[in-house]
Amino acid sequence: MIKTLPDVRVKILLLVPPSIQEKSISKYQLAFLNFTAPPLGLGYIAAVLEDHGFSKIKILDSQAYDLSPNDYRRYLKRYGPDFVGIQTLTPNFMNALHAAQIAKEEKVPIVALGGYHPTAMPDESLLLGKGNVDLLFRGEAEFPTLEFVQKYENGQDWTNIQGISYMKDSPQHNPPAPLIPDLDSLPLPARHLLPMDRYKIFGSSFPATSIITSRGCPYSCDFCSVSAFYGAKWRPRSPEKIAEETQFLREQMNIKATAFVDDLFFLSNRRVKKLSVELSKIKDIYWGATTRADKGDLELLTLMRRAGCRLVFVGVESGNQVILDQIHKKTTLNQIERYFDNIKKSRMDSLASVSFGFPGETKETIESTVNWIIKRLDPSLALFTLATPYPGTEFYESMLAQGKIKEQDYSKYNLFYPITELSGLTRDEMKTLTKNAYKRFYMRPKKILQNTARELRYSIESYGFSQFLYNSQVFAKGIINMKILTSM
Ligand code: B12
Ligand code: SF4
Repeated sequence: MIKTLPDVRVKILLLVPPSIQEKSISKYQLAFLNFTAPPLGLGYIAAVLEDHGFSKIKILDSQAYDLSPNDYRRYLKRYGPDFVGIQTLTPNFMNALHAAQIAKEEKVPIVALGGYHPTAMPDESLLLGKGNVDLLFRGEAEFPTLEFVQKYENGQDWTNIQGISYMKDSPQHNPPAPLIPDLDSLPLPARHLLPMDRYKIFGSSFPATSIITSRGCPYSCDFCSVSAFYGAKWRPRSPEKIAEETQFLREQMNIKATAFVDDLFFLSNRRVKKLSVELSKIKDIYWGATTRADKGDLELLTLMRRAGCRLVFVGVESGNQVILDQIHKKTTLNQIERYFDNIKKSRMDSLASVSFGFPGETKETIESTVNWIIKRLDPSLALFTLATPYPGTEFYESMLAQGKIKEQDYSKYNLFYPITELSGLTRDEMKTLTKNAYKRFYMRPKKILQNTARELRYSIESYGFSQFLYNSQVFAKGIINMKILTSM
């Protein structure tokens, strides 16, 4: 509910920065999986600001609009914001710094960064952004941003806000801001400020969106940025609130497909069960969720299917138990096999997400993982990426300490470029083996037939006949994009 305060002056722009590269490999990957999701973090920040009376807020998702830096400059000239807040992941860090520079050239008074990269690397972010970045927000930032904007507007000192870092003579880091104790108390993300018709989930021909149902994760997989960012405490939203959001999206925004992209959607079976019951009351909604292989039995998976779940995205990581143990994934090959059997029995599609290149990986372990995926797990889709040491993770710290990080250009930290050099496996070999994995998995007559049959089944069951032609085109485009990916 927007409070009716007198119109306030601060003009706010929340930004997904434009890319300074001509094309990035992650773009190919996104095109292949046809997955583009809204920047929900910016949506939550905007919603909290709106709730507190700030009405001059825009979100510019340069990726969704495929904007160039010059397009963004023109946008700044037209809108003339007082505050630009830039979403900064590791692979778009240089884009974010460039966007900050353009903002300063266009005389924006305050420019801030927020998100995963500045949280993990606050000194570097401030030093490289010197003169262009006034402050950065570390971690969850709805309320620190609100406090900043309020103080800035009232001309008050903002340098004591918790969770921020800023430059004096050297970088200054305030203590972390407290985590939001009850996520149900947050307003829904301000999707009305986003180009909702531009987001696609696995090629769905309908308007689609992502939803976050919890934050944080009690596991501590070595490679994962999430637990380092949000902490080990898992904070769920209630099934009722999630169902309310889904219903709102279905009724008000004509959304038919949603993806639950939590750090850990699936911790409590009871919650997922209750959520499935709630979601099954909503007509004509299809969803997918990310999960670990040790969560949910056949009964629960079947219930999810009945409630509209069609795709389960499983973090498999490796088909080698020694590697799984080493990265502290805390799953076993047996659990993973049983899980994929159960997904199949429950008649849902599965996506196995695999990362090559953790310590201990060799040509043989990669090949045996691919064999195991194809012959034993037999998922509907597979995503093969390269283990990437994101700053702030255990994996990064240990690779750094061993001198194994061979690439400093953050734009290459996109999961498809080899960043580390392992003993016994060159970076070129890792690239080739990944391409081969895609070819082996997708270029099988059985897989092509299966995927086509799935499209037909979905068309009939979920979309209606009229969508079949469209879906086939999307699928064909996927195959073409995959060819581009494997030819890089
Ligand atoms: C959905 C998603 C996407 C979507 C949409 C991304 C987007 N624009 O937000 C798509 C598919 C496009 C995407 C792409 C990629 N993603 Co992604 N993605 C996610 C995912 C699963 C959910 C994001 C989300 O909605 N979070 C929920 C909201 C509420 O949280 P939030 O975004 O973090 O925002 C909060 C804070 O971060 C902060 N904040 C964030 N931005 C800003 C900006 C300002 C100004 C302020 C003040 C605060 C602030 O405040 C917000 C509210 O508290 C996360 C994992 C996760 N669970 O977070 C990975 C994640 C963010 N992605 C990641 C990666 C690596 C990628 C890709 C490289 C993958 C690839 N090769 O395709 C690309 C890179 C895209 C790019 N150009 O940089 C990593 C980032 C790691 C890192 N250190 O940077 C994550 C953490 C996954 C992981 N476990 O490693 N991704
Ligand atoms: S990979 Fe999944 S289970 Fe592991 S720490 Fe990250 S969010 Fe948690």
